[in-house]
Amino acid sequence: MPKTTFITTPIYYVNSVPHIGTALTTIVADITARFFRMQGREVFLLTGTDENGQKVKEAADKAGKDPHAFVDEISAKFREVFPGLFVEYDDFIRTTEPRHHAATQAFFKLLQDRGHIYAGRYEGWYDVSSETFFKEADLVDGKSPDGNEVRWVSEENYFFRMSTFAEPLLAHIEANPTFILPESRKNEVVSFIKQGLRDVCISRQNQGWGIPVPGDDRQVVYVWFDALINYITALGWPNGDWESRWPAEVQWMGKDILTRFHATLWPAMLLGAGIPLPKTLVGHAWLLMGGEKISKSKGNVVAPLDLAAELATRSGCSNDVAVDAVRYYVTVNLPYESDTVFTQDDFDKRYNSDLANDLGNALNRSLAMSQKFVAGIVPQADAETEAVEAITLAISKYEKAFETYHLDHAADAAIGLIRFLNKYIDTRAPWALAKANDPALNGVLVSMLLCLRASEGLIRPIMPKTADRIAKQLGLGPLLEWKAIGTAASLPPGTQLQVPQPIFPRLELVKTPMPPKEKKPMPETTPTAKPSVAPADPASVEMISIEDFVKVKLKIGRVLEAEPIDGSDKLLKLQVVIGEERRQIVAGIKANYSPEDLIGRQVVVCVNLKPARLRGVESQGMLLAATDKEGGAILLQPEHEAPDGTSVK
Ligand code: ME8
Repeated sequence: MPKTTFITTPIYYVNSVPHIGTALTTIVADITARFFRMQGREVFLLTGTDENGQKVKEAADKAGKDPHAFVDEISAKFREVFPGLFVEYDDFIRTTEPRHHAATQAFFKLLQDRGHIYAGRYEGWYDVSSETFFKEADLVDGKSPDGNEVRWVSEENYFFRMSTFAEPLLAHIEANPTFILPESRKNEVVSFIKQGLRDVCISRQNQGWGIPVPGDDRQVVYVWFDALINYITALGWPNGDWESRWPAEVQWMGKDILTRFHATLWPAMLLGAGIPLPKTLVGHAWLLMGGEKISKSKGNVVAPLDLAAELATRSGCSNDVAVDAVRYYVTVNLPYESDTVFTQDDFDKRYNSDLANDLGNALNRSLAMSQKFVAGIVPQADAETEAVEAITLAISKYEKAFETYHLDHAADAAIGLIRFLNKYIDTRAPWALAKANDPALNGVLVSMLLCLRASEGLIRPIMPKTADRIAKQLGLGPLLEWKAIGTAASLPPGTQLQVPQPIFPRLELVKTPMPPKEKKPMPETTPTAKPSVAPADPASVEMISIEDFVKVKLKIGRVLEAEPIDGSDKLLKLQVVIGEERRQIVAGIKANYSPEDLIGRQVVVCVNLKPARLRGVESQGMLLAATDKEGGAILLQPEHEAPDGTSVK
């Protein structure tokens, strides 16, 4: 096993600036690196840009720029965007660098010397968009299988004897069940190899762009052959101590470049050179937008830093928290096996539900109650078994998810612990324990704070800046060691907690209109004149005194959970947090609100109405709402966020 854990991303074509799709792979690779670092491993994370292709040269020509200046400019954008997304890479490789030219030529020469390369004539099709050779039989309606334009090529070139590696490759895949992940993708690779691997053309005529074939300047090395070598160029191959980092622990990529390149050509090249194969290749699916893969040529690009900046502006959260929210979104929505769809609406809802609501509430409530009941000082007490077990379970789910790099499941495990914490607070009701002077109070508060501290550790690889902020509010340094998560030592008694500072202000979502109800026929005569507004007539309504009015206690609450009630087409059952207490409220609003629209929303609650049973379900309060023309509810809401539990007068 190499001394250093080596993690790679694909190297990106510089014909297009970074977008949310390329950011996704780089972010998950960075999360992997951060997770392993927390586990105490020495890690080396590599990313970079792929600059020698024909498509890059053509993009430069189209932009009317010198190709060198063009690649410098776009590669610089990647080096600007990735750190902006808190990606901490250890090396950024560019395939136009001299170190890469030297390594590629050495590799070519090595395979030539070992008899794996021969000269021949290539006649077939070439797809510049994916830089792939296709045979006539591969085409679909005259285009590449991905629907790209193809060009006819007839050239004297060099070939790599890939066909001779089919059997050893199948044997390797069989013997190493986690060599290719996910499982479904592995099956695709196996059937691709079983159809028969063809020798690959590995050079093109030299048009003045690319890496010359050693000993034959008329040819340049085929861009995929050179690009794959980047992974070892960066380690100094063939010189120095490259073996202290190779084989790679995990190579991340999208499914588009797994089967034909990383899972066949790349391992065959390594086998030919006598170099060990990487431990794991993960080929995740795509993030789609408008039903299509996000790509510059399709014009549906979302720039990740713009997405973060807009979130910061719209919600009022800080920029670093907004970047963390983007990291969280792509992780929890990681298209591991199947494609997932990006929509702004989904992004906003995730922010509100998981971060503003679940994480924000857990943090605020835990700290506020500790301030109120124990003067903001971590008490000396053991955490309750229930909380310790929830933490242990979350850690083990997270670690298990990492065994197959199912990072969406790891994110679920982290947010699951936060959801547990909110439920735990509701059921253990520290405010009631405090009122009754119950000695269990300190253990409950320690349990809450320990869950928070453990959540900080679990989210740290995904949301490093948010984790720092949570640690700070806990009055502690960052929790950097994986094995410290959940330990009593990670939360020393006597620690002075800070007054809670909201990290994730809620986004006000534009409500998706409910489907229109059946329209009632308009009255025959519609008044055309402005309706006149009559002066108030005190006799027309029954008047009450201010003393009567103040008897009605109204407060701001927040909906935590909402679900329909069996057998009722009008009622929803809500769990509403009102300051430090939680109430179950049954509301007749089902026709106008779906449960998902309500979660996290602030509402005005009458808190001193006698409990009633509706359809057998107890209701401990009433929501205030206006009534529309059809008798439907229009919920009242504070004009902007108010602290939960605030009185309404
Ligand atoms: O293929 N969803 O570079 P590339 C998810 N230079 N991931 C996406 C994505 C999307 N919509 N769009 C892009 C190349 N990606 C070669 C690689 S490696 C030796 C050479 C990610 O700029 C995904 O990881 O086209 C995909 O494989 C990669 O970007 C393709 O980047």
